[in-house]
Amino acid sequence: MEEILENLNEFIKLNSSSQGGRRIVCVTSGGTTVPLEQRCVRYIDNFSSGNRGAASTENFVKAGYAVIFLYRRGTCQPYCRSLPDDPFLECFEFSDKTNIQGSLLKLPFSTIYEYLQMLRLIAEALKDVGPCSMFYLAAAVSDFYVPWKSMTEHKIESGSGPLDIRLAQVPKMLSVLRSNWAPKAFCISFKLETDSKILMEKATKALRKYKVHAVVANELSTRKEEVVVVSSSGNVVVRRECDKPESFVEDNLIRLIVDRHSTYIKESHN
Ligand code: 9Z3
Repeated sequence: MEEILENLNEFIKLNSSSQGGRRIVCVTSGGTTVPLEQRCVRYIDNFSSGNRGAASTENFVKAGYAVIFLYRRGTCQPYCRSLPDDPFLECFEFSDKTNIQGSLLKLPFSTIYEYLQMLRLIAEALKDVGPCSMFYLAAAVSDFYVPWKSMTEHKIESGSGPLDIRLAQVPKMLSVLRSNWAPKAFCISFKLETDSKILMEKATKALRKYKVHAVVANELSTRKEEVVVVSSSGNVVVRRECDKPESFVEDNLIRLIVDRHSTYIKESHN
């Protein structure tokens, strides 16, 4: 943790003092796991390939942002999205010319515990960056978990018939992030549903409940084609440009989010 915090603070210091204060975004990506045993052998997982987070990160870097990429170990990485998942690729380093290294800090997580702890650390470290900081929360975060204290230490025995597990609700950290950890940061959350009939209602409810600046609503089966950005100024449908094979929905999405962030920064200075 100490080492992570040191790297984090150095990254933020470097970027917030360069070019008259660069904007910094924390992109979360991939799904969190819920361990069933303290000495974990089994866990419940949340679906997310990490594609959204990785593609969004590339677009944020292109737009001049410094990115803290908080990602699930083993999921899709920026600039490697179309390459096979091969640890050999990690042996390559960015050349200085690309200048990407100073713009991207990658921090991994696996469990819901690690994710929440890291998010808090990042939010508190970004507090002084104020309105120039952003949270773009694309990670698929578990809604239910086994609290550490009620978790068995050792591997659950398999010989005693069917298994009953009671899962508690994960405390909604989004409200705490907005009100305590980083109240001045621009905050974008995501809402994922598989039933399109309830998606917009749920997203609108989340916007009000968590007081985020926008909620990106997406349906599982169409998430790569279109999303809807829900905010107090109305709903905007963002689509991938179908006639361009190399186009991704994140290209247009990040353009819109960056625009909204610029307006937010201007308004906070008035
Ligand atoms: C999303 O909705 C992301 O867009 C996806 C991206 C996970 C669908 P992939 O990683 O997919 O490209 O395969 N993320 C947020 C999902 C989520 O857990 N949202 C919570 C909710 O819907 C709120 S934090 O309740």
